[in-house]
Amino acid sequence: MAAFASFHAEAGRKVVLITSGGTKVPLESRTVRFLDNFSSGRRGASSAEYFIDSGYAVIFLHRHRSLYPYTRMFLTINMLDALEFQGGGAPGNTGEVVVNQQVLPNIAKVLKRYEEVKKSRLLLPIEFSTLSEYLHLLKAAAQALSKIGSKAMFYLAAAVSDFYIPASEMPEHKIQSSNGPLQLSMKMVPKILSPLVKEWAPQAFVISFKLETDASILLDKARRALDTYRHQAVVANVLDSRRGYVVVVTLETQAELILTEEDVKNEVEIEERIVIGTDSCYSDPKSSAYQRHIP
Ligand code: 9Z3
Repeated sequence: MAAFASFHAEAGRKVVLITSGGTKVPLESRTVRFLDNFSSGRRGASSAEYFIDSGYAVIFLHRHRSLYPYTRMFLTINMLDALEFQGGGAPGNTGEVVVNQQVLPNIAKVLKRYEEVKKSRLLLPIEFSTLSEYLHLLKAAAQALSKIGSKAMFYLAAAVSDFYIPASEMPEHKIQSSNGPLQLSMKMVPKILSPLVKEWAPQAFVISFKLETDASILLDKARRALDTYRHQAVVANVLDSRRGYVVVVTLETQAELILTEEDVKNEVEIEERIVIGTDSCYSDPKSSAYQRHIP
């Protein structure tokens, strides 16, 4: 991560660390069961593409098997339905495999872009599964990125568990149902934003995400996070409407980003708006991107 960051910073590029997907919290050390959450990783994966389009190099710290930039569009398609076997009648002739572009719409365009990104080494994927892997990797990433100072951005879109069972309190073996109903006692996960902003990467531009299911407490919670951690922005969203509506909150401003029906018809994604606004806010703090106040 440090080599990736300095390579791109020396080439004059900004580097964004995107976290994406949910975290797994094991209940046993030889894990049979774990607690998980809903996050698909779509926010992180699509944002990664828009950041690359805006000239950033991206460290993509993502949950194993969550959505991935570029391939995310084809995840619901059975690969074998998209391929056609041709020829191969003669012995020793293995035939040819041809892509059916009707089954994979846009595949040529997406593949071309993916190859360009790979060639320019603009995307560094790093995987985690459990909460503790996430926490360790985020700290390592922050320390690696601190070397490029204000050229680094953090975009913390992963849905990270607030609760966990410490290793010292976890049973080694599978919890037995013969012991009756299960009662769990979980500890609070330390708030990682605090050391990230204050110690690990104090010059970086940090955007966190705040998720609620009750819209009436969302903005309060977002403001409170900004007051507590003093970072640059919080993207606030509600579970059910997260694909079409977010509020970007900074210390001085609050801006609603909304997709209209027309946008949805044109397949506009809200992440494009979040990334464009975030980038102009970062590149030019006086920019008007998030200056629209909500009455
Ligand atoms: C988010 O709020 C993301 O926008 C979503 C994206 C996880 C809702 P998907 O992955 O969904 O596209 O399906 N991420 C942060 C959620 C979070 O846990 N934030 C913490 C909190 O709200 C603060 S860091 O307390």
